[in-house]
Amino acid sequence: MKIGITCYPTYGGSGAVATHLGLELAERGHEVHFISYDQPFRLAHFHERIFFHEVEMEDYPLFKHPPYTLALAVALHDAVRKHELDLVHVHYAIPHATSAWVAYEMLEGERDLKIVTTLHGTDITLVGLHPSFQAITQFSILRSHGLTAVSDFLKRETVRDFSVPESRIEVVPNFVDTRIYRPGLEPCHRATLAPDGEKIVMHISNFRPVKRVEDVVDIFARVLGEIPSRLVLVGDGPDLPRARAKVEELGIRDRVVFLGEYTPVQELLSCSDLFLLPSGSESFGLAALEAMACGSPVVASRVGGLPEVIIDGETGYLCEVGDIDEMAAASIRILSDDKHRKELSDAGRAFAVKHFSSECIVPQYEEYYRRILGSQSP
Ligand code: GMT
Repeated sequence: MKIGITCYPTYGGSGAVATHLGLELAERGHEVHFISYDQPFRLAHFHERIFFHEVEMEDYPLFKHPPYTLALAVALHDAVRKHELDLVHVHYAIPHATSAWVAYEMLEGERDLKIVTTLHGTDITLVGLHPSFQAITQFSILRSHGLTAVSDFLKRETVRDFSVPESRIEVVPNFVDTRIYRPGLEPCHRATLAPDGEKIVMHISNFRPVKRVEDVVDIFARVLGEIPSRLVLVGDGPDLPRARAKVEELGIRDRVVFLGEYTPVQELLSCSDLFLLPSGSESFGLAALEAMACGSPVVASRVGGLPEVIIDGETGYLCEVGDIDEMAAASIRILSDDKHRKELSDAGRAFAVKHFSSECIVPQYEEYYRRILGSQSP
């Protein structure tokens, strides 16, 4: 198949999943064209059968907000025509599903293009619900030939809030390349991150308010009271200054490592003893899956799609959103008992391999594409 993929190229789960999917599809012999305003952050190397098309934007003094949606539609239309694409798969509905629909209309039947939209999270649960986006999001996703959601939770939310018939949405969970994301990667950075042999507690995110990064610091401070440990914070975003301020306020600056944006996160996760994800909302929680694949137990919120990824008491612990005490207690339980930590770690790795590896999920996308390519327009 010849497949176009559009995603946000910046740090974030939807871009990461879209990029890994493109890489896997190319490995399986498909031709993959990424169409976005920048090269996706996890597409670092040259790969056979992978192409990147940058969306060109003309700046003009009249534009307070340059119309990227239109420029993307034109880039998609061009790529489809020039490279004879069969299908365009857009990740995150806003504005990608709308641009894809415009590109489709511009073809005026010249090609029988199919559009698949994958719903990732806040495109449905937050941004998409805003009155300025709700109607266009609903319109555009209903115009896509195929619709997937990354969890049962997100499917339910979409059916409820966007009146999309249940039968129109296929749940295809996120996945991880368990050959790359695995425990015990060499060289091990443990001695650098925790030079005195402390336990390593980790959090990786885009530091947006939904991630509740101050909770991460609060939980860690309680852990530190009981267990010699270090907190490794990876990523950047609007709430990074709040995390820094919290670290200062609690006087634990020498126990916290801020690494900023770092792409090969598997190198870090494979030496993590505990991963914290106390988010206020999470449709899936790709970072938690990546941590589990690398053998790190996870303490997270019991919210959204996280219970589909983390099995409470088996691969980590789930606690109520904002319950710092419960999350700290669960963390201490894990870090103070190496045997229990190892059981959780092994179970998490096994669960990730069994249910969320590329081998399980990528064929589901291929099968879905084939189904959509053989279907009539909605
Ligand atoms: O929806 C977002 O907030 C952005 C998106 C992203 O691009 O990182 O995150 C969502 O998609 C990820 C990949 O499918 C999921 O793992 C995240 O749980 C989801 N974020 C939220 O639901 C807050």
